[in-house]
Amino acid sequence: MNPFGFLAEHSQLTRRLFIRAGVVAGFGPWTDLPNLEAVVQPNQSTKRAKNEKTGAFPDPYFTKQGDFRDISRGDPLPHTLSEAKKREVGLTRETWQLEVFSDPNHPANIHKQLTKTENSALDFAALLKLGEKHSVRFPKVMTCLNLGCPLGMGLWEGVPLREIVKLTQPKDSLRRLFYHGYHNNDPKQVFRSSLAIGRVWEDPFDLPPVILCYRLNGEWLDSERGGPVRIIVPEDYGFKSVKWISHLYLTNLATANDTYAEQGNDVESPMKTFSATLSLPKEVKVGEKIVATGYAQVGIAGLAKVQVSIESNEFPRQGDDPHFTKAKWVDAQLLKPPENWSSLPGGKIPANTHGFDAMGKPKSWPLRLTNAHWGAILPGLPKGKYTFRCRTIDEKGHAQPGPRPFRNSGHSKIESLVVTVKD
Ligand SMILES: Nc1nc2c(c(=O)[nH]1)N[C@H]1C(S)=C(S)[C@@H](COP(=O)(O)O)O[C@H]1N2
Ligand SMILES: [Mo]
Repeated sequence: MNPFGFLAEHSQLTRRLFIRAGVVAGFGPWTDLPNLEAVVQPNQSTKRAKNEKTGAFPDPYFTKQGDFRDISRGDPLPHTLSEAKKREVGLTRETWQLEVFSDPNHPANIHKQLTKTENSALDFAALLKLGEKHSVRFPKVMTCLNLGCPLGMGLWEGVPLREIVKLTQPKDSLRRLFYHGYHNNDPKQVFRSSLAIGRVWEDPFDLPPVILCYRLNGEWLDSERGGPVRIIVPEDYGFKSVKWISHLYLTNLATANDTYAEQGNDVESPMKTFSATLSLPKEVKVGEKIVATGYAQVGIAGLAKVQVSIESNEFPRQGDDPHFTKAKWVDAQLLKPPENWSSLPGGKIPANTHGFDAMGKPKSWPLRLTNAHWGAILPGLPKGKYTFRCRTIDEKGHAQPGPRPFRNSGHSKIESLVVTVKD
């Protein structure tokens, strides 16, 4: 795990903004902020630093598996077990098995369970076999409901979960799926999550399916990321995407039993749209341009724009305005798609990737359920202290932290950062 991985990726993506900020002279006042893409596009390829060894241009849009931040529970953490122990408990591709039961307390009416005792559990080879016909892949940012920082951007690949449910030949009385992964065979350590069966059968709007995932960015899903197999729920926060998946229960209960529900969270809230600043100088000189960059999580509501504001601390804020709606907000610039996806095998988006066309170009931008990167060049300011903020406006026109302002439905607080302008 590399806690600074995301920052390094982001600064590679936005580097050209910094480079240009130094050489583009004479920006006007706020309302005249130049179109940054227009400014940075010419000669962009010569401005971007090549990887000295490979000669490739950096593409930090997708996160290398080893650079994801890790939210894992368990003592010991399942991914730290020895290879021998992993083989013994089914945490390798050769030994993994998924059992599927009807919930004994609220049984769903199914024709057949997939169990180890009956020798009918699903193994990795059978999962790959299903993948030959049904596999899908889609980009998604892994993000924790309670955190303001993404854990990593992935291109996730696997088999729609409904294909496994179909193997049980369900008849009726099926309303929900409960699932959990390997947790040292200790009931107290189990991390549980659940989904309405309707979401598993059908993909609303243009969403990809819920999958049993075994590949990330073109590689086998590694042990720390939940390999050999984890659940990935495209539109939801990380807690629905259970790692080291080992058990599914088909239930007639209609309510969630997620571990996250016990911790005060809204467990039916899909990913929100919000922005955060990743780079802003603490101090600048009088008149010096200020370059701010950051990222925006493109939640279920999409992303229309990122805006920034800067207010002098000399004048206290007036009135009751907790979400800074009366601040003067100016549009920041969203970065365009990378030209080369060098963190993927062959530098290309593979064929049949959700959200991309046959040429591997994104069908829309920024892509929903991913991270967008933004930058803004602010004009120079007089001496003093200022508060910088950023916010998103989603495709429905809601300003952050709307339309779901409460933290237990997902982090969306507006950041406030202080900049000092000195002689
Ligand atoms: N088995 C298991 N799966 C889990 C967790 C866990 O503790 N155990 N944590 C969840 C939470 S809260 C998050 S945010 C994501 C994080 O995914 P990552 O560790 O791959 O970044 O994993 C989810 N899946
Ligand atoms: Mo999480």
